[in-house]
Amino acid sequence: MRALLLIDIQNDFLPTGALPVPEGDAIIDLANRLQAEMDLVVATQDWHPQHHQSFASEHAGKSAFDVIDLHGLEQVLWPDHCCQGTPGAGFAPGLDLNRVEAIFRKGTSPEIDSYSGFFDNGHRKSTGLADYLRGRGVRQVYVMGLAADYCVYFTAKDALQEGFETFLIEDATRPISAEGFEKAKADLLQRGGNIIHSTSLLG
Ligand code: VGL
Ligand code: ZN
Repeated sequence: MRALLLIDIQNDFLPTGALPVPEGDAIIDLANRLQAEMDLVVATQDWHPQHHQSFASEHAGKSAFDVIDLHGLEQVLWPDHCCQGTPGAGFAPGLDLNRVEAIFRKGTSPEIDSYSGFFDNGHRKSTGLADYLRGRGVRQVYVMGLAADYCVYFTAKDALQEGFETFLIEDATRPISAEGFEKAKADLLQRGGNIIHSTSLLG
């Protein structure tokens, strides 16, 4: 069983959003077409409370993209984004959600960020995604979405650690930093992950 994970394809990560990922909108068509090649489709949704501690606005004197220590973890400070119930947290227009069987929300604890769809950044709390996928008989996990160097990367890394055969679809994602994405891909390869192009699935 192969599952497609649609990671954080949300308005705030599109070029007009609060935390824009360059060309983030360019992956929506692929997200729709790749679903037909999979046995199961699952989405994640970044879903922060209004005063999330990953927001630069919560830290006096700090700016977006500064890095701080947050309860012992290195934390990039972000512009306010994906606040629960706001239009920015909604899925991108044009993204086909009909085949999405479950949506896993993350980043809901105010004191800790959560890039991966499986765990928070401290690996303290599970979202239940790994058990859900195993319960559905999934062995292969295909990861795509936004942003390549953060939530897509950390989700793929945890998928590998959870024992799934893991494929990052590199043309179906876009990074915040191109350099960060190159490092992420090298790390995933080293951990036994696969980096593929959508043409190997779509023919
Ligand atoms: C993300 C930064 C902060 C992502 C989410 O979806 O990649 N990045 N929150
Ligand atoms: Zn976030």
